[in-house]
Amino acid sequence: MNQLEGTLDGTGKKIAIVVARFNDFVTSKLLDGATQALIKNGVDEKDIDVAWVPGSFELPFVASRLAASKKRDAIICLGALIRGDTPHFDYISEAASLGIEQASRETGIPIIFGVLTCENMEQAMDRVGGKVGHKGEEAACAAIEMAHLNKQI
Ligand code: DLZ
Repeated sequence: MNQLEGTLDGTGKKIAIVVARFNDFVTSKLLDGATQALIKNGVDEKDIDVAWVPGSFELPFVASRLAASKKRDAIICLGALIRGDTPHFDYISEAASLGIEQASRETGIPIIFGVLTCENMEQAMDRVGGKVGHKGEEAACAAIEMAHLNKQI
C-alpha cells in the first residue's frame, strides 16, 4: 500500500499569500503568523509573495490569477469576516469560500482558506494567537503540506 501524505518541510517551496485589508487589525496578525510559520518550516523569505486586496470578497480573484501563473506551489488566502447588522457577511463568506475552492480545483494549485468567519471581534482575536490558537500559522502549515501532497499525485 502506498500512502500519500505531505510533510511540513517548506524547503524550496514558493508560496503566495493574499491578504484582505478589511479588518486589518486582525488580518495583519494572520499575516504575521503565516509568514513566521512558513519561515520556521524552511520556506525562504524571498520565495514568499504577499498581495493585499481590499476585502475578502476579492481574495478568490487574485488567488486564482496567482495560481494560474503556476509560479507557486501553494497560495494562502487570509481574511477576517465579522458579522454585522446586514446580510453582507453571508454573501461575502459564501463568495470567498466557494471562489477559493473553485479556483483551487480549476488551477490544480492548493489554495488555503485562512479566512476567519466570526460573530464578533473577540472571536477573531481568540484565533490570532489567543485561546483558540493561530489560524495564520495553521494556514501556513496546511499550504506546505498540500504543496508536498500535490507533487505526489
Ligand atoms: C463590505 C465588507 C463588509 C461589510 N465586511 C467585510 C468583512 O467583515 N471582512 C472583509 O474581509 N471584507 C468586508 N467587506 C469588504 C468586501 O469584502 C469587499 O472588499 C467590498 O464589498 C468591495 O468589493
